[in-house]
Amino acid sequence: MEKQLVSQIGDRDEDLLVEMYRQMKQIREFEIAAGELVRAGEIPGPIHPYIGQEAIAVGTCTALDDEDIIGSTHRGHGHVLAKGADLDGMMAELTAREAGLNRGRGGSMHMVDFSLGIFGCNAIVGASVPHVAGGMLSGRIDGDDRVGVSFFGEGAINQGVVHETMNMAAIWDLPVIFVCENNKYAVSTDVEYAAAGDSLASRGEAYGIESRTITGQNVLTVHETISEAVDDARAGEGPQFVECETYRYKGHFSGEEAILSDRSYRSDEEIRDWKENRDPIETFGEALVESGRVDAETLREIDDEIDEEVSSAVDLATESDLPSGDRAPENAYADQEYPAFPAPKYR
Ligand SMILES: Cc1ncc(C[n+]2csc(CCOP(=O)(O)OP(=O)(O)O)c2C)c(N)n1
Repeated sequence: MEKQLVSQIGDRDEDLLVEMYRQMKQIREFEIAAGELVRAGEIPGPIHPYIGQEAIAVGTCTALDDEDIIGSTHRGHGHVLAKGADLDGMMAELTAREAGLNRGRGGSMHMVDFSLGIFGCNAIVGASVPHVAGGMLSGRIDGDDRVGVSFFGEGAINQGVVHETMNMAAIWDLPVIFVCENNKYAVSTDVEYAAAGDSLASRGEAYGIESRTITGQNVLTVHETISEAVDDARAGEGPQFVECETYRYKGHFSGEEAILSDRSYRSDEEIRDWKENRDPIETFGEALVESGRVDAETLREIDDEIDEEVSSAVDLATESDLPSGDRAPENAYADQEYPAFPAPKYR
């Protein structure tokens, strides 16, 4: 993969290349720190680590305009960070602090920032898929040219609501890009067992949606594929489906290792193979240096900056105020207008 990456790097914009590396690294370090906070008892509830899948969030979100929208999953930290959410606010959201992105009321699985087009993470498998399509229907009615990306796992591909949404998006030509992150396992159920048919992309094809399967471990392949899908969707060619083959290094949720003991559903060899041979950050960093476009020293500086950024976010997340009990009813009812979208951009 590294060789292929070197040729893909070619004469691409250096700022974009560095930004992709920085974002992937930031997501990984954020999640490593979040895992430590869980173990320290600082996070109420579990998290679902995205480690190993970073190239999909970053390759996708770097292909979007700021005004475009995303809908995310229970494994959403990477998507939200890549779309530009505030790292301090996210860490403080995990520890349920008033300084959190959603003032500590949502936590890991419910991070939202409408101002950045982030329609929200969602604990219900497949549930944010129709949210994005609804947003795109509204955008079409308003006459703007935003596109929406719906991230979901291969487990969600069997959800009825995902099929209803693909059908409606297809008949109404909605500019939705369905990004299916196939990390092989829905909790412990192997996709080979759970999904009928020849391929996941054939689910999209069944609705007449242009559908592709790519590696999710190569950030440039993801970026190129999603960029094409975005161009087509924005040009009025209707929804697009992209299956990204990937792997999560960690358990389904932060407590998995503690409860599984030796009844694991996947082998150490399999995990090691993905980590050692297809890691999206390692391979990209090595290819950047090998291509001569970015030197190793620059990457090290980025790593150091991210370490500092993350450790200061952890300090804020552990030292700032918890919401006071008497404010609990706040946000239970809307008392003001919440714009569902940032200001529309008309054609
Ligand atoms: C409607 C619904 N059914 C079941 C669950 C329990 N559940 C949470 S995550 C998950 C697996 C999801 O797998 P996948 O969509 O492949 O995403 P991944 O966890 O692999 O990222 C399940 C079954 C749920 N949250 N919502």
